[in-house]
Amino acid sequence: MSNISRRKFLKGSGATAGAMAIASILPMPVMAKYDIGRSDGKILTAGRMGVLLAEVKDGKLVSTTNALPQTVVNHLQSTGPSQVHTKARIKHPMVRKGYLANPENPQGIRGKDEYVRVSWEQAYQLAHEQHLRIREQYGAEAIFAGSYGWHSSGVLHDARTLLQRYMELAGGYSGSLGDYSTGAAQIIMPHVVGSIEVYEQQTTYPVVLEHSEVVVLWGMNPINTLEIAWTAADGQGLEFFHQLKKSGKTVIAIDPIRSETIDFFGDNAQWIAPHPMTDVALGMGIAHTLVKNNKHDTAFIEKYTHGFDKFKDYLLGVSDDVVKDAAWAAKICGVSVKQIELLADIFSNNRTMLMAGWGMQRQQYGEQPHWMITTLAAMLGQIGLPGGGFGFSYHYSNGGNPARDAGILPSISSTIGSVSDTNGSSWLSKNKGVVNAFPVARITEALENPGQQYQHNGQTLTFPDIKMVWWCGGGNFTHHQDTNRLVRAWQNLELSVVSEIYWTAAAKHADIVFPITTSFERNDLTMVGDYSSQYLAPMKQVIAPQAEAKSDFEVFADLSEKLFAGGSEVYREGRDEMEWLNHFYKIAQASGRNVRVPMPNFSHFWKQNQEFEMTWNEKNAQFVRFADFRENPVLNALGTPSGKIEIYSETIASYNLPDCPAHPTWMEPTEYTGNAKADELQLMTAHSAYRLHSQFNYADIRKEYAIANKEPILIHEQDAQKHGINSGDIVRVFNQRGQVLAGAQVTSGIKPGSVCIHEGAWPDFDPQLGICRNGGPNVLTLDIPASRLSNGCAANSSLVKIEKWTGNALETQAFEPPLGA
Ligand SMILES: Nc1nc2c(c(=O)[nH]1)N[C@H]1C(S)=C(S)[C@@H](COP(=O)(O)OP(=O)(O)OC[C@H]3O[C@@H](n4cnc5c(=O)[nH]c(N)nc54)[C@H](O)[C@@H]3O)O[C@H]1N2
Ligand SMILES: Nc1nc2c(c(=O)[nH]1)N[C@H]1C(S)=C(S)[C@@H](COP(=O)(O)OP(=O)(O)OC[C@H]3O[C@@H](n4cnc5c(=O)[nH]c(N)nc54)[C@H](O)[C@@H]3O)O[C@H]1N2
Ligand SMILES: [Mo]
Repeated sequence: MSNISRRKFLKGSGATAGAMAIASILPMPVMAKYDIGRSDGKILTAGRMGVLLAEVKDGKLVSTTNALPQTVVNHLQSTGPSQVHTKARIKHPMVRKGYLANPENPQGIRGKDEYVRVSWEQAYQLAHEQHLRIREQYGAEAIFAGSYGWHSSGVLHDARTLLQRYMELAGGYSGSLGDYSTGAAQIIMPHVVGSIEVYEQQTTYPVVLEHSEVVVLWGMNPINTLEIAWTAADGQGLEFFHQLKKSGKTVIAIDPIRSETIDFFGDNAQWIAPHPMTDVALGMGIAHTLVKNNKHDTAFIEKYTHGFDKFKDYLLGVSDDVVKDAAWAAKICGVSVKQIELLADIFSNNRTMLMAGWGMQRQQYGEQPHWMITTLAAMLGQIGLPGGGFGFSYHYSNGGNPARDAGILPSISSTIGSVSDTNGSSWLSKNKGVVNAFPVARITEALENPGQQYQHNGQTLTFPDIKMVWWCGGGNFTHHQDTNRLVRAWQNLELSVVSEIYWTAAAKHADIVFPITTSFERNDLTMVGDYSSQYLAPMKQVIAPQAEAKSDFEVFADLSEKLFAGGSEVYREGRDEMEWLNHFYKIAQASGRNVRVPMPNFSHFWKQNQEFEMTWNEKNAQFVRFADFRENPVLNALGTPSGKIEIYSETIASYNLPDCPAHPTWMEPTEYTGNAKADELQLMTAHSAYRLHSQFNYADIRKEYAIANKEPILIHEQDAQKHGINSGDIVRVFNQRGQVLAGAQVTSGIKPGSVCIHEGAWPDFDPQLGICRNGGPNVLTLDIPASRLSNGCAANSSLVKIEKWTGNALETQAFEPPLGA
């Protein structure tokens, strides 16, 4: 299973190392343009999953398919019809019965109440009055509009920003810091290399294809995660992995799960399966082997890194009497000594790119894995060389697709009178209207501890006293850990408002619910490719708004009118939807002109019903991350205190945090296989191939993966046998935090001792038993911060028990509207 044999590696050690056959793909083939014209009557639109062609018949969206040629299937592109036409949609403005009865002293329990249909005007008036009452009584800090989530892409209909724009106009709000995705890595990496790394252009895909000899996929599943992008997926990442597979290069995948990516590579990759949460130990075993064999690059370490000696003392056991050699590591991570030594050998004898995903930093002590991998890359001495070093965004938003010369779209801003100049991830920006902000995954902790101080990245911050929450464009009851604890904390609020398309668990726990359009029911624009800006695409409306749904833009413009006469005009800056798109496009056109990319005028572009392709830039195609630093570490010093790669950080040492020491450190997690009781299994919650988080859980595509109409749980054959479980069985998965019913999928493709329920399954509590009938994994996860350095989401840190369910099947009701709707 996870044995690696020398035979499998094209290049083993030292003397036998010869030149690799290189698939000479440079530049990446520029994909032929879709040029069938649109005589088929299809409408070009786009979403996170790419550029799409939509087909409408008799007032119904009947298909969405990829508009750009592609070799690897993207499961998500066909979900359009389900997104628009589903019984899970919210049709009308709705108010929770017990809230409507007495908004200032609400009755009933959120999550258990029924709903009452109201008119738009009634809903607006109620939300407006109660919002202003709370604002007046407690101040702007009491209103949380952090509203994290993967709402639809598009530069105008940007749900969270539109909410924050309204809240800024109303006088400010409490917001959030960071994101769930890379909470730990984005805080640790600036201390290590002076930049966040997780959202940056990587050494390009063409350079990797030309120069890397060994590519390591460390805890990453790009065949899934590249199905989407923050803007719209350009598809080049999937194409790259297709080319990598064909290239014959040595590919090593380190993952407790035989992921879709590992299946995709088949015999062209080696699978190594450590226990989850033990990669730091594995990395140390490799690092120790390098030192033992004198294979670490001392010249590189001397010239480009800071504090290696302290780390080396730790590695060799000088500082704590524990030698972190391969034997020590093997015991912890469950990878054999031989394999660990072989990895050290292969890495040091070849041009090796250590690519890593993010699941392993969404864990307790999640700062450590990426710090350790960076340290390992530094010891190998290949950082800044073509095809060597490390890269933490090859699996996300096509991070290795070279930047084009492009006209770049701005996007709507939370501040009236300005536009945001970045179209990429805006998670890190702190908006003007924000009066307090806390790390995004600390929401339950904040609700439980108003006014309490806590540590964050060396600062002492204070939680606001939140009385009102407005969620717009996120699935917080699905994305947050320990759902039952969240549900309890939610009862403390005076008001919970949700702007949603569907009756999600969040909507079913709200007091006021606004029905929102899908992206297929409005017009927008998007860049295609977060880093590449490969295209600019229209996101055309293909169908009329369903039932009474309105866009977030309309909703907040209308609510602004209630703030003061003329408020709508101010909110909209006098522009309607198409006028905004025209405005954004003109700015893109001007920026295109600066780099000699002539773009057609807006009306022509819009009529064309086609994406606009930007210009290939050969110099960008050759981009090598950290090459300038390698060339001149003084002139191009990193943004760390030493200007070098910090293997030891005095800054972090000065914070004195027990859960984040000053160099990469192995710390035993609270809940992991290493301390599991005989009947406990480690729960992994990887991202699904069939969803974007919770989105599309209700869609037709569900039939392709659901088991007994429940979320599957992957369980190893040995563990299944031990617990008397067969494929297709309904199982109860539980711990002290909660319980869910899932459908067993017995497999050899997961490390024994671990199970996986993919994140994003909607919570769906049986009112009598309190058991989640759909298999939502966050009902089981531990809600702790990665550490007090980052306070990052640590979802992958939980132990569970499992048994065959012999009770009533408890039909999944997750996608049914609540009573009264
Ligand atoms: N256990 C576990 N939990 C996790 C993770 C994990 O790995 N394991 N991963 C975490 C990560 S990385 C992330 S990013 C989060 C994701 O968490 P979210 O981003 O919150 O998840 P989504 O399901 O994408 O939620 C988006 C919601 O926005 C709604 N929506 C879409 N378009 C619009 C719109 O135009 N307007 C409005 N108002 N609403 C709209 C959708 O219907 C959907 O309910 O989950 C985190 N949670
Ligand atoms: N189809 C699809 N694509 C997506 C998303 C989606 O929901 N669906 N979500 C998007 C978002 S917001 C994000 S943040 C990214 C998420 O990107 P990632 O965070 O990288 O995705 P995950 O699936 O959580 O984890 C990637 C791999 O890491 C493995 N893994 C988990 N724990 C460990 C560990 O301890 N050690 C090792 N070695 N491996 C481990 C998992 O088995 C999985 O195969 O994906 C994005 N792309
Ligand atoms: Mo994410």
